[in-house]
Amino acid sequence: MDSIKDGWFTETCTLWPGQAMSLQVEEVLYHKKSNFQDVMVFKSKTYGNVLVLDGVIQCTERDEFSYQEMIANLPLCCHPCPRKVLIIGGGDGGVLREVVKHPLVESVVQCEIDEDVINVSKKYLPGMAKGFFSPKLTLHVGDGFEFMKKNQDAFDIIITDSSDPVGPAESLFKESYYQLMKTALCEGGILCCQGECQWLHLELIKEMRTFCKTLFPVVDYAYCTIPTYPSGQIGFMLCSKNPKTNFREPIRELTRDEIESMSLKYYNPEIHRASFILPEFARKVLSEA
Ligand code: SPD
Repeated sequence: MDSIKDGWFTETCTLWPGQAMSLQVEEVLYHKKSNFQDVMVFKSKTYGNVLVLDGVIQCTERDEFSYQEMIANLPLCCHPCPRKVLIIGGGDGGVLREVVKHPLVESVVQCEIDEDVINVSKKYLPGMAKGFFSPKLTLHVGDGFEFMKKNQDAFDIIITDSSDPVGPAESLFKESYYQLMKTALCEGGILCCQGECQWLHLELIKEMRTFCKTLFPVVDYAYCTIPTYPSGQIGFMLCSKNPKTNFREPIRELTRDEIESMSLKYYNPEIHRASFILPEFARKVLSEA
């Protein structure tokens, strides 16, 4: 196993040249090639079980909540009535776990192409995969593009929880994909997608923001911190078909009691607002988009 040496897993990728993240390994629990990618789960020394796809960390039991709570609640708390939700990707189930907690969500369709990831997560990441047992869920194993072509004007919220734009997920960062999401959204619908890292991919984010603005009246970019993603943070591209949407001000302000009962550990209304405040180097570049 190339990525594990002397008891340490090291994540390298052409998308973050010259840097790497290492985690100490206690035991490899699963490692096989699926029809789509290399799938590995290992038990780490200090971050719990870790899901790795094609050599890149997708989630660890210790810090996954920040990304999953944010990508779910940023759009959900900005829509007046988020009844029908579509999740593309997200095979570990963590985003689904967060979406089904939302009191106004009535139904969720999840479209994940790789069934092996779902099965592996049910076995080794049960805290994330518990969303798969929700009665609100209809699970569709297949290609998100094909699914959306057949389901237009159908969802209040679309969340794309993808891996990085190399290999199978590359097309999910392109204009044609955003165009397709636009047609799958109902009037006033909102989307939120994995938006990479401002320390590493600012030009890609700028390019995406530029084409998003040609498609949607409201576009914004937020981020969260997460130790095991490259450079310790990851962003979210948010677009709304409703010109009145202000992503920076949640329509539904979760109370302390709701935060407690939803067992949220990262998301709250204050972090929602703060997540749109970018450091000057990123603000400047993205304001030109
Ligand atoms: N650099 C890795 C980005 C992965 C984002 N998706 C993770 C899936 C977690 N549900």
